[in-house]
Amino acid sequence: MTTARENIVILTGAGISAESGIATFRDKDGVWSKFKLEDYATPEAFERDPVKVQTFYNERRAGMKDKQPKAAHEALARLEKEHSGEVLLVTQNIDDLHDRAGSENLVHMHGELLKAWCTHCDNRSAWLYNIEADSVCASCGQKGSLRPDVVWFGEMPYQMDRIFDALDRADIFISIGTSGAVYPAAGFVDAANQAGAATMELNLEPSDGSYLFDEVAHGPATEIVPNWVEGFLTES
Ligand code: BV8
Repeated sequence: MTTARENIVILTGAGISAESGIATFRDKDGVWSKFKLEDYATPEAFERDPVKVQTFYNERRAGMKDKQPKAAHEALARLEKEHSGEVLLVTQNIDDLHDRAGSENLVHMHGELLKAWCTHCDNRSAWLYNIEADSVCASCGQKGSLRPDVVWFGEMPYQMDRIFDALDRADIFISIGTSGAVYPAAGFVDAANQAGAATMELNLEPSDGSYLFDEVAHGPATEIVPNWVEGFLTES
């Protein structure tokens, strides 16, 4: 028998990594204000100009070297460890900051910047450096078949069945640091509401979908996320 605070699903977006120095997408000076997403984050763009797209991701991958998880990432890892019920963390982010903060029940629904995907043998492997036109797949030995293991627009995000199963069983759904501009992630709050979960938005400012949430709290993630986790664990 689960109590009404047992199963928690959390969705994070670029805002939770902003204070780690990783650019968000739609804020002023965000990634999509500098790069047209149609030219960099679609399979068609990759088909059209693979070097341009590989360079875009190679630069972001290189930029990850000095980035560290901060208090919000650490608070979510603490919640998973200390909460008696299930905590599933679904991130739209392709950085590895949740992994390095210690979150384990974690889904990278838009893929991972530090992984390469071989379009020849379908193998995915850790890849910390540049992916070049002549890079060789460590699994099948094919040259020139590697792409970033990142979900582009028009591609199906990862582990959707697992995510919607968790949303159907959720008692609490928390959305952190996301503008609610991209689907299907932006629709998770609807599924949570339909499941009767208590829904909460923790964000720097109201997102496009703030009105869909039972509760909202605004401020920098490194402040409002540890505060929420501390309060929740203390009440539990
Ligand atoms: C799919 C990886 C279907 C890439 C990303 C027409 C054609 C095709 C598709 C569509 C279409 N129209 C609509 C769609 C669906 C499309 C979509 O939603 N488009 C949008 C633009 C309308 N979605 C898709 O294509 C998805 N796939 O639908 O497939 C399908 C069906 C069957 C078979 C096959 C396929 C795939 C979407 C995934 C795309 N990849 N990421 C990369 O990173 O390069 S998405 C992209 O937006 C980002 O990468 C990020 O992951 C995502 C969401 O952005 P956010 O994380 O929310 O970031 P943002 O900057 O927007 O907001 C930051 C927030 O943080 C702000 O609110 C800010 O206030 C806050 N903040 C800032 N600082 C702080 C803070 N909060 C707290 N503290 C702070 N310090």
